[in-house]
Amino acid sequence: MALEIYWASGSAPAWRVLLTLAVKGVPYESKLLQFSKRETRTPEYLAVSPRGKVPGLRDGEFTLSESLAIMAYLEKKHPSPPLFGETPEETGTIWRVLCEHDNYITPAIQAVVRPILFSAPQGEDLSARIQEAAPTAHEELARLEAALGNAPWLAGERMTAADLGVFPTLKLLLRAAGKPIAEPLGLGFAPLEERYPRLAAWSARIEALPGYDATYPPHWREG
Ligand SMILES: N[C@@H](CCC(=O)N[C@@H](CS)C(=O)NCC(=O)O)C(=O)O
Repeated sequence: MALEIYWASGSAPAWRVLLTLAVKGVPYESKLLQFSKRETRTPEYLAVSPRGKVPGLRDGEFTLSESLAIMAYLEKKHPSPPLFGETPEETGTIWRVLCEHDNYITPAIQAVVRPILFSAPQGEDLSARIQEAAPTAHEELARLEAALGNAPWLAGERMTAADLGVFPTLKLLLRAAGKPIAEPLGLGFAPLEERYPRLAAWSARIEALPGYDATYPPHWREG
């Protein structure tokens, strides 16, 4: 039975799994779920992902949720190319970047993205909230920019799970920054190359990966 991957368009954790599959060249059956139709809340899906979150994986009898767990599972099943390092130092560095991403970078960026992308109660002016959150997100981008001054990829000389794990969150931020509510605020995230030239070049290298296009959130193509 083919590997089944449950995901949703625009979900950063789901996107990192799709990128992992693309880089490893693993075929899979795509199960695109829609939050609006509550497809992540069906008994069938809750059997895959008990918290009702995407991504989810089914491989025969085995089911798994949590994007990092899925990436680690794919690494064991399909070791080539290695994405979680080959030496203790590489592995430790990759996990350090991923942990920093999930614990610090994601909350900082979500604090900017959420008020932009998710509708506010009518009349509430979210500009102040967005502007207040921007400096912490900039601090995180500055850390990534500095890391890319030492090596072409976030964990060293090779592209790894660290890069695939961080990239979707950056794209989410850039998408939010281009929305009509955010653009006039001059948040300074886009164009990325102005303030973060290394991050922009790194992002372009990931976008050039074979198979990248198939992972791009379909509803983002519509605007
Ligand atoms: N820690 C989880 C986070 C997953 C997550 O938050 N997914 C969101 C989409 S980005 C979700 O499924 N939200 C739907 C919901 O909570 O109902 C992971 O890395 O997989």
